[in-house]
Amino acid sequence: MSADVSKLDAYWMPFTANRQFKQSPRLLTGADGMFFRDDKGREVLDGIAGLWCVNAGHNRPRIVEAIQAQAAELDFAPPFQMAHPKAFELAERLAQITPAGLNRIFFTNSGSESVETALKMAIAYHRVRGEGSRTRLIGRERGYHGVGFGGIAVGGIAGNRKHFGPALPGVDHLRHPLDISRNAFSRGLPEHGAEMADEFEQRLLALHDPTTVAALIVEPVQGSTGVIIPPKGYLQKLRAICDKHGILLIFDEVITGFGRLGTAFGADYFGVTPDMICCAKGLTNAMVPMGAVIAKQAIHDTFMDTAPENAIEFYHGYTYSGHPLACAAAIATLDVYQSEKLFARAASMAPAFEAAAHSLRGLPHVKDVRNLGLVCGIELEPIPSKPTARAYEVFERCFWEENVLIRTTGDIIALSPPLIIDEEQINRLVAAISKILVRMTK
Ligand code: PXG
Ligand code: PLP
Repeated sequence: MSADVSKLDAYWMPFTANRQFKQSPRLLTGADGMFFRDDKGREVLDGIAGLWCVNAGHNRPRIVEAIQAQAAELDFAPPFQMAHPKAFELAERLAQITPAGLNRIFFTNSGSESVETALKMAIAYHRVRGEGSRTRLIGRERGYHGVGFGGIAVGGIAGNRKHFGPALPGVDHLRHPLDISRNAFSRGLPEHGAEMADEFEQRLLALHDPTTVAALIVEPVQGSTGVIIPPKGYLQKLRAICDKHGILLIFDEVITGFGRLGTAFGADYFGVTPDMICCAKGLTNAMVPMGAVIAKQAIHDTFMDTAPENAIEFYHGYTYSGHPLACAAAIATLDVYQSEKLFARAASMAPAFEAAAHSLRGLPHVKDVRNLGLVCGIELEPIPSKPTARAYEVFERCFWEENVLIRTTGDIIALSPPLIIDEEQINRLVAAISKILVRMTK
């Protein structure tokens, strides 16, 4: 059925091939648990937790009720020089599940805003404690840190940068640690490549002088650019180099936060404690937009201890920081995660997920499979001279022919299902991809 194009014109869709989409729209109209419903009444298995965010599954009644009750009680409270109780309650609750020492929480409305906030906090932190020379920021190739100017500057995705000018000055990048030649079909952490962290000190800090660097920002697992899992020992090395040179380490856990790796945060999985965590997505199970920066208490206290009495300590914030609906949704989401032990559930489902994902090895066009917790990347051989076309075809055919939603980036398929997925659904998800790959002729 072709869509009524006159009604589709006004909406300029984000990160979408608008003209292609509007030829054959994929419209979701309802959801429950592991499934979406589309406008044709089909049930579609959600293999990507919406967009890596609906970690507890869709339309959870406890969260729905919390939002409804909140909307009826207090719609909005200004967050500057005013507050409402649930913002404090949520911050306390969140601080109970964060890594030790990270217990001061600044609310935002998205992952992008969390990144901008953390980068500004890092630079300002050094300045207020008398090291105003530390203004450089280091990111990584193929890093995704949202779409603000700070985020695209430290991010390492050419397509997200090239149209938008120079963004921030004073930014440099590490290489990404994906090395299929040595680590193809790795299960869990790849064996080879920890030494790739050494270039941070040997190349970048040697070039820029460590005393000019404010922070290094990395995703513990790079999600958006195709699931790049850090080699054993790699993140530990980055932590050690940051410590040696007084550089803040920021983990962007917008995807890895809230159970994706089978622990509350990626920091817990890796046993590496950053100075700040950026999060969003799973914080509210995506029911209301919300993000947060979780900072070490010592960073927060430095702002408090150095600002003049009765002065604002950090000149930053959003109209909707700690919005009442978002706080209510987040508190209820943490309740669901805790009462259903969903992070542990993700860990317990990870072996079945790994086995299913690696069953694709040997199928036509499959170049690599890599996984950790409940996330995996399936890298395909591109169709010659048509990069991205093969994975896009798998995405479309999974949706229309198999009633399964997956996500692709380049020629890589990413799976990141809600943490409530069961073994049968895991098998159905992977079988859908397998069937399409086998049916592909070229
Ligand atoms: N940091 C990381 C690590 C992310 O994954 C953001 C920041 C930005 O969050 P917001 O809420 O501003 O979108 C993200 C978001 C994909 C995809 O295709 C991934 C994200 C967003 C959209 C698409 O995999 N991650
Ligand atoms: N632009 C204008 C003109 C504003 O008045 C404001 C906030 O008052 C903003 C942008 C920032 O909006 P937000 O706080 O929702 O990020």
